[in-house]
Amino acid sequence: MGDYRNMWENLGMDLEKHDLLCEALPEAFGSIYLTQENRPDGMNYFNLAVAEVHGARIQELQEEKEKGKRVVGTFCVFVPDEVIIASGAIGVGLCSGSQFWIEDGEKVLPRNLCPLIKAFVGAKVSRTCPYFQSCDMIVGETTCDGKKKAYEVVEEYMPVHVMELPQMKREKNYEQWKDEIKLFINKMEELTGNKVTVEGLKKAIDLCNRKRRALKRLYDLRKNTPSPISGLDALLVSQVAFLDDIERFIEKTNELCDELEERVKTWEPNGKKRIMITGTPMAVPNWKLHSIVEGLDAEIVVEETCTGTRYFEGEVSAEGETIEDLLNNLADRYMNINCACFTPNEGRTEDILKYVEEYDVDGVIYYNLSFCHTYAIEYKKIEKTLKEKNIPILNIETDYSEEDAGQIKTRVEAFLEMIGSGKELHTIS
Ligand code: BJ8
Repeated sequence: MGDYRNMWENLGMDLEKHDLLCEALPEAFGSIYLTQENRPDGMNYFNLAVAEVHGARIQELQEEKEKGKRVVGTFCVFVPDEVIIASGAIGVGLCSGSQFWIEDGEKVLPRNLCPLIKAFVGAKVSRTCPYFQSCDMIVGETTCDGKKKAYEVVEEYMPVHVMELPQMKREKNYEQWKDEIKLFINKMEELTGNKVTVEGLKKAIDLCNRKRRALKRLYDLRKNTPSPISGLDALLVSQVAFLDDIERFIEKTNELCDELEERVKTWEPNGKKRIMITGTPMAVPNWKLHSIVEGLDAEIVVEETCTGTRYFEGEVSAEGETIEDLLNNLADRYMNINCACFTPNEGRTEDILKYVEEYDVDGVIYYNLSFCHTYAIEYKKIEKTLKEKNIPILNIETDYSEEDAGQIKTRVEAFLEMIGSGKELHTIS
């Protein structure tokens, strides 16, 4: 990474503390990613994107800001990127997967809280995340209680706009969400001074759909046996998607897919167990579970998470002549995301069963970040359905620390042995 100290200083960052973070990331990335064998050449771009995650990409954002663009941070796949883009702003995903920020998060939040929340709040209060420091506003949402209240803390440090997400999917809830998107458009117009037009929104819809299509293409390729790309690499692509320039991301992901399409023509079976991950998101640099699973005799072929299928499944229709028409289309697509914050949330179980078939999955690992109640509670229902269909499932609840890595490895090992052995499957929570 080049010398960006002036830029970071101008962003008001705590340089000393940030140095510690910069020291840790390359080491973790090197040992987890660069030791993989047979990686596609197309991953070089994504390696670079991670290496420059606090450097070149931030510099690009600063250059855009100098031209008058606004940068807006988000934490949930319910916040419609289309609106941010149509208002002429740039969106960045701020969810954090680093243990580094937990300690600072715990200074202002209770300890018994989801690590994702503690980490993003810690990133802000410690002034060590250049994305946060680049943001003119962040957009929260009322998904889970922890996040909802955490935005009140972040509000002490920077402007925050919170979208009220309904938690049922009745007719009136679609209307409510449509109204929230309308308010969000007003907010973005106020922030940027730009009008969101039908034409602009249609263009933004098209851009986001093309990004979804590129990710879907990547995931479709993982349906091959064996998958032409590791779960670790596919996860990295998804994580970069939240931060990168969208046009460039689409181009690089499609280039990678071109290469993978060639690979599958000659790829030999490897006998590895095919695993699905379902549950809570894995924000960069959370590679913990993937590196454990793929360090064993298994490959992760799909993630039913918000850093996986929930991010790209379902396109927004660009049909319609008015903002009202497009708002309906946005509400329809976004309300179809099956997050555990909804009740009931049968659609998620249906998605999991569908992916088990489509990706030819041998076993499912339910990934739950500690203290995430909605996903933890939903586990039982999903376990029951999967067991009725003889689909092996393992429940892993964990945080960002490495303390339990050995224990998780032992449990995953036992799970993989059990898959296909005919033994009764049980869950160790
Ligand atoms: S749509 S999964 S990104 S809310 S922060 S709910 S892990 S306790 S991230 Fe999420 Fe939107 Fe839903 Fe997806 Fe649990 Fe933690 Fe809350 Fe979390």
